[in-house]
Parts: sequence; structure tokens; C-alpha cells
Amino acid sequence: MTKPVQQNEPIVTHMYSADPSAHVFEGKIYIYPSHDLDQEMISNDNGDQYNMEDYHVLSLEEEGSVCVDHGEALHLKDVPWAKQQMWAPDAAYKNNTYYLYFPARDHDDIFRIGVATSASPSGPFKPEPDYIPGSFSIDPAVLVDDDGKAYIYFGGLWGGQLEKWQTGTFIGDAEGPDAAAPALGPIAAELSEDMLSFKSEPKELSIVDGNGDPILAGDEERRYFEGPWVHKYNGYYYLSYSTGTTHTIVYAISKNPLGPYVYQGKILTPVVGWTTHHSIVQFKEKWYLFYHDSSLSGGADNKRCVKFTELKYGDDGTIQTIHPYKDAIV
Ligand code: FUB
Repeated sequence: MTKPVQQNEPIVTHMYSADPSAHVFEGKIYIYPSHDLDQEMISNDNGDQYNMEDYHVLSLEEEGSVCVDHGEALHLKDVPWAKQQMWAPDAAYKNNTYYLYFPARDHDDIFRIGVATSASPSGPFKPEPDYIPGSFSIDPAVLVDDDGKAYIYFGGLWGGQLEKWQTGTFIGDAEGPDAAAPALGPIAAELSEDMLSFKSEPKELSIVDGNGDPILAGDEERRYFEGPWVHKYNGYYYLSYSTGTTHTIVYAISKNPLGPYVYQGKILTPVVGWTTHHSIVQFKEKWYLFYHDSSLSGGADNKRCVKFTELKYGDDGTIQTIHPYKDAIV
């Protein structure tokens, strides 16, 4: 890619990319996306169409620069425990090491979360031989807090199998809660010092409304679906996520990384395509939302493209809702 990238444009067009996790490492914005394959797949609620096999790391020197593809950073064939579907990853830096966290189905078709390490933010990453003990479901996101403690957030409904873990073990035919019951929340755990295992037992995060009442499973405009991301702003932890069936990125805040989180509002209105997935990062004086849509492929669910746009806060810490196509014809 040799063209400078502007806001709300695909950051790369030589391949399909999705699920961007953006971080500032070594003075640049590094983006850890999924790599959607250019193949026709039948779309279903199980997510079989997202049949990805590897990760490429991308980077931007700054807004308006050319996006660099650093090449393949990890491939399915090099991960002994993984069978298929390398979905949304994230990266973190600690102990002079870069860590890539990624979900995949194991040889029993159960989603687990693996970790791979590198001395460089662009990889290549060397996977641990087994998945993180006790891990399950999809969409890991890692926050290394100001005090050095690291937290991992994960979980996704439907193809992400979160419903199947409500008893603590995998029940293949388990359904989600009734519409009037509290929704399932994302799962969170503190990571060990070496970042390779859970220090604390993974626990479900509580997301409540302004009265302290849990968001209900039938409240599809606000309930958690997948794609958690936690960032800090003015001393608050902001948990943002996709609402799945209503295709919106929303957020909730807390004074504690492990919640409870109080629902606030919408960050991103629906994009072209079924899935919506994002990350939020500060670079120099600005905050950015990285997101994806399916505009590059003309709407194919499994062929998405990563974009970014500026994210702004109100004086009270609320995030201004972003309408990505406001002045554009898509
Ligand atoms: O890319 C595969 C899956 O689609 C991700 O894990 C979800 O967050 C959704 O974007």
C-alpha cells in the first residue's frame, strides 16, 4: 500500500482485514487485525464464514501516513492446539516483550485463547504450545494498567460460544438467558506477571443501567454481545463492546477495572456488514476509534476492511457518537 491513509478509508486494500486492536508502541500506531480471506463462504449464526488462518501486523507512523503491512506474524499451522478460525486478536507490552492474544477453535471445536510472544511489536510471534489454561470463547482484549497489573477481557455470544459456559464447563447445546434475565457479560481476569496465564479465576463482568439494575438479555440495544475493549480516560475505565444483533458499539464506565460498569451510550452507529468491532487508542493529542466495515468487498460478511476515525469526549467524559457515513456515499 503506497497511498497515505485518511480517516474513514480502508487502511489497507491489498487484503481484507477486520477486528482492529490498535496500540501505540515505539512511537507508532500498531494495528493487530484479523485477516479475512478472499473466499466465498456461506454466512450463518455460528460464524463459519470467518475462517481466518493467520495474522498480519499493520502500522501507521501517524494519521495521514502510508499503512505498512509487516507481513505474516503468526499462522494457524504453527499453533499446535488450534484447529481453525483465528478470530479477533489483541496485543500487549510488558516485561520487555510483546504478547499477541488470539482465539481459535481447538481440536474439539471449542474456542480457546492462546498467547504468542515476540521481541518486536511487528512480530513474528512464537506461540505457547497450549492455550491459556481455563480460557474459553473469543475476542481477547488486554489492558496493562498504570500500576503494571494486566487484565484480559473476552467473550462473545453465538459463534463465540459464551452461552455454552454458563455452568463453568462447556455445554454444547446450552442457550442464552431468557429475555427478562440479566444478559451475559464479558469475562475478565487478571493476568499473571509473565502474561501467559490467568492470575485470578475468570469472572463475568456486570453491566448495569443508571439505576444499578442489570442490563437484560432482551435489551439488544444495550446488552453485551462480543468485542470488548477497555481503555482509561480521566481515571475511569471505559468498557466498550458490540451489541451484535443491533450492530452498534456502545460503552459503560467504572472506577474499577473489574466493574461493575454503568452503561453510558453509543460510540459507533451501524456500519456496512453484520459485524462491528473496534478499539480505542490515544496517539499524541488525539483519540482514535479503529473499526471495520464491509465496504471494500461490497458488503460480504467475511471480507471486511479496517478504518479509523477521530473519537471525541465531551467535557463530562461522555463519548460523542460517531456516524461513520454522515457525509459520505458508501
Ligand atoms: O472476525 C470474527 C468475529 O467477527 C470476531 O471475533 C467478532 O468480534 C466479529 O467481528
